[in-house]
Amino acid sequence: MHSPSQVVSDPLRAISDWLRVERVAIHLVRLPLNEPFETSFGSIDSRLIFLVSVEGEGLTGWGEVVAAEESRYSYETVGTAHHVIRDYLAPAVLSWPIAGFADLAARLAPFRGHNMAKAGLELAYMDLLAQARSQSLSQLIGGTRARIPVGVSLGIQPALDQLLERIDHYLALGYQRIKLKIKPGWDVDIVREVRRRHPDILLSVDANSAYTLRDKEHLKALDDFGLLMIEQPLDHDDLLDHAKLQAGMQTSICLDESITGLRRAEQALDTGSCRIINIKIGRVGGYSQALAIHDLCHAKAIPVWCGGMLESGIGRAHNIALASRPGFSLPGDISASSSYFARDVIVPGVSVAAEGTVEVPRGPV
Ligand code: OSB
Ligand code: MG
Repeated sequence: MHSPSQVVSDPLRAISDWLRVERVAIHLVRLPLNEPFETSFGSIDSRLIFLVSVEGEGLTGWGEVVAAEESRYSYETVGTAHHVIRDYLAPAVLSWPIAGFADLAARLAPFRGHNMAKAGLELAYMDLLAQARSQSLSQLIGGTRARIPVGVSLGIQPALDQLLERIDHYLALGYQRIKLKIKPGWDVDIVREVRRRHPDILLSVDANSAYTLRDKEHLKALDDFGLLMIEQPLDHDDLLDHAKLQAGMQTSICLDESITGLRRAEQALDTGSCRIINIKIGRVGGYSQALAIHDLCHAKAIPVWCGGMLESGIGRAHNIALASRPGFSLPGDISASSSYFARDVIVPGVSVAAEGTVEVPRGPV
């Protein structure tokens, strides 16, 4: 019997290659943002990118830990992930050759929580495995799409004019969906203005837990604007209040922060807390949980999309592979590297075609 944190989803179950990991290394790289990124929980002007490499079989695989420097989006931070990987997770994978995906999952599962740290190591292992098999990451996880539709997430701006200018910029580049960060004081009035100028675009909002159920009537005003969804309006670990809000709102709620794994996704759907799920590999602890949530939602016709955490090109490459699975029916937060960073850690960075799509790499990287 697997513990809930040890789900091994279908395409990964078949992975039984032996692989000896000889070295695990952590690399921290500060990337300045083109402009500050403001959400309801604060503003940042750079990202401390946390890369994990694993060496073995004469190859090097790369993963990314998406934790931020402060515990605002999640309790995990760059500091906690460093500690957990160095002291627990790396020793667990270095101790003995790994006998396939289920073995890797079994070694990480005994350590509770710290999903972003686990995902960083798992992603590096998956990249190593893909290279050892001369496959792309997408092939390794059973991806089917050659290109994926993408949208952009726009931070809270100093004023409406700047936001409108940013929207025009990304629409001209072909992005298929615009997501606006909202917070009290930057919500209904802003959305009304954006909708007035762009009556037909796919538009969504993301509150990053800025509201409570006391704001229900205020949030219901968003129903007038034909939004694709409202992402995580209420508390990060709440399902019941979201269910109460969803019952009284036309706009679909999408959960982000609340979905920390397969079991939470099942509970969210059972309780009617949301109608859409944002899947982030880091938040759920790696590909295995991400694929299991994807499969659950696919079977129930619940739309899912791949979220982002302002990753470097390494994290983006893994997000692109994940989003190539067939159930990812909505545009992901997988914008071009250049939308946030002047320079990426991979060359060339991720680019978006004029149709608002990103190409899924076919061969090994
Ligand atoms: O809530 O989706 C979020 C960035 C950092 C932390 C949380 C979130 C975000 C984004 C940016 O919205 C998504 C992206 O990387 O494109
Ligand atoms: Mg979000």
